[in-house]
Amino acid sequence: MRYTGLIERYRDRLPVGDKTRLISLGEGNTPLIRLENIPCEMGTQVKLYIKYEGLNPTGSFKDRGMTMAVTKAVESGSKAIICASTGNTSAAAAAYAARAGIKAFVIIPEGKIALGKLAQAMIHGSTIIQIKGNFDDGMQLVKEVAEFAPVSIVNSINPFRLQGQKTAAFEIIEELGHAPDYHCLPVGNAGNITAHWMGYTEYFDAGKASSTPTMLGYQAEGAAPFIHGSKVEKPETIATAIRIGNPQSWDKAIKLSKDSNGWFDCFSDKEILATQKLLTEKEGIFCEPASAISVAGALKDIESGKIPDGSSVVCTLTGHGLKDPDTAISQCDTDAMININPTLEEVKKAILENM
Ligand code: AN7
Repeated sequence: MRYTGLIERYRDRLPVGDKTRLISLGEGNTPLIRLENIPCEMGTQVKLYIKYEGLNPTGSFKDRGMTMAVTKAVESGSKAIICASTGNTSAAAAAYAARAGIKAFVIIPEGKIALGKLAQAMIHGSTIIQIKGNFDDGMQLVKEVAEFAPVSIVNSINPFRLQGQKTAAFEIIEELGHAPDYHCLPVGNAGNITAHWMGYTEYFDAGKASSTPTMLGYQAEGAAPFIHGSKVEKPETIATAIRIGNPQSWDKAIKLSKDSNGWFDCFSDKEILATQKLLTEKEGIFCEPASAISVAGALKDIESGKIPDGSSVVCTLTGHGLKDPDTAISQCDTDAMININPTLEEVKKAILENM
């Protein structure tokens, strides 16, 4: 049967009726890829999987939440949606609004959005409101303006977002046949880690899994409120997706971390980029910088033994590498590119000298 998106697939576990018009772009059903080369080189028996959420229609996990949020907004008669965003939410909001035939307003921090995400918000025809401020400022404005303007908020404070995103946990359990021992995620607003925990506990309660994973949340050093135990006023990181200092799902994330015996940790920009490159070069998987932090965390905790050998571990790669081409190229040695005349002689030489 043709796959028509996660609402259709998990209809009985999502708050939609038989007559609800589904706004879908075929999101979900993303690959669960077992890493081979990195664990082999580390000499670990940990079964390490990647949930490649960058393969969603707009290139990030946000599509799982946005299909639900926009479906419900349309169902309630809304003609416009609004979000604050570090980039991926705006891309998803713009695309799903286009699909639904409604308006999208996106508030983004000027100059701090990766190029691919900006392109998406623009090309889908959303109204882009750039602020001289960060995501947290934008989120505050969204909450305030929604009280006055006829717009539905589609940030993860919209409960339908997390309902959609919880389906990633369902897919993982179905694919593995069980819940993993550990699930590693990058954490910004902590909506996604909350949604995953909802999904895992829902399947556990329904008897579809005999355990729930330990939830591990990783942040960028310059934007690590869960490490400091308080808001960060001026978050800064090259992983602009998680340049967030005031997480909207704070209480839920603290609680699930305790309930699952999990922990939080943080990584420097240098470590984040090194892990992004490691994944591209050793496994052929290209994710955006923020996403690589889940693998940075897993590898550190496997190495230290905090994650015991033999465990099964899933890392969510939240966004595709093509979202942020500038950061990718800036990590590479452009001098290593070979410029030649289009002759057999020169191309032969280029190959033989670089074998
Ligand atoms: C690639 O787009 O908040 O902890 O406005 O784009 O659920 O916030 C993005 C977040 C991780 C963090 N990885 O997820 C936005 C936005 C990527 C992201 C996160 C984001 P949450």
